[in-house]
Amino acid sequence: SEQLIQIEQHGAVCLLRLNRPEALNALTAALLGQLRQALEAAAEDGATRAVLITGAGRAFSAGQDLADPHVAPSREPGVAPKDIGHMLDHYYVPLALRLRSMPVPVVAAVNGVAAGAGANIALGCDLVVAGEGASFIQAFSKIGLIPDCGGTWLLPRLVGRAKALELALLGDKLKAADAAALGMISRVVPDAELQVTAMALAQKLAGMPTRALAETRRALDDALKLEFEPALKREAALQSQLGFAYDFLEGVAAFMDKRPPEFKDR
Ligand code: T3D
Repeated sequence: SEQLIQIEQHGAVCLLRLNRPEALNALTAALLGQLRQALEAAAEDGATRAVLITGAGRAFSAGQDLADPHVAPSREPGVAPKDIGHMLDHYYVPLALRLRSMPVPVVAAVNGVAAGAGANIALGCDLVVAGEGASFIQAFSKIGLIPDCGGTWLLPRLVGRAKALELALLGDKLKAADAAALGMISRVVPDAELQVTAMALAQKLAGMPTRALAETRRALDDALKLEFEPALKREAALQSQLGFAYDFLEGVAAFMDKRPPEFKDR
């Protein structure tokens, strides 16, 4: 079947490239299924220590494919509307959850426009690097929908309620530099340097203590739900576990021996 996600292994980095460039990598059920499968495989592959997601062609992703028969409303009179909630339940919800619970860090290299669910897939990654020509559009309001694929949760946490509402209500295009200025993404680099920079970042993460990185994401996400004291106790519980792990022993030993560490836990 058609390769809607190109998978390339670069050492310990698994590169996933959304691959429907003729439709700006608009998300069909088939593409979303392959993306989730690829993430599942990367999560299970002990040799993969970071994932990098990018788009083929001039866009990252134009979001849900609006021509997909799973979603596209019929223009015929009298035809009952479809329940597009099924698309969320079966594709976007599991995908967003999978991204957020990967045992390895996930980097997004946003190479062009990221609209709708395409934007929120990028924003759901751990580090988001964008090319100067990239942009983010919460396109949902323009077609009568609300931000999905985690948008309502992610946006206010990334940029605060006021800016989140501005982006979500107006659905205007936000340039990469403005997204970085808002703290919505990590960095912006010249377009020609995007893939190399993002891969270098993913490789750097892949050489770090993977398990501690995954627990860091978890601790931060948990802390958002907690008061200060329970958050401190959660840190203590997670830290206690990491204290028994190989990577802590190795990290301290390497520091003392003034040599590069070789981390193994995942
Ligand atoms: O439950 C559910 O499933 C609902 C879930 C919703 C999640 C969502 O993601 S909703 C939001 C969906 N996305 C959009 O509304 C964005 C629609 N696209 C655009 O606004 C523009 O295409 C862009 C701003 C992304 C890019 O503009 P531009 O001028 O660079 O390119 P273009 O000419 O508009 O698009 C190029 C082609 O891609 C074009 O096809 P053609 O004319 O060359 O044959 C265009 O139709 C196609 N395309 C772009 N976006 C989509 C798409 N085809 C299907 N679905 C798309 N989302």
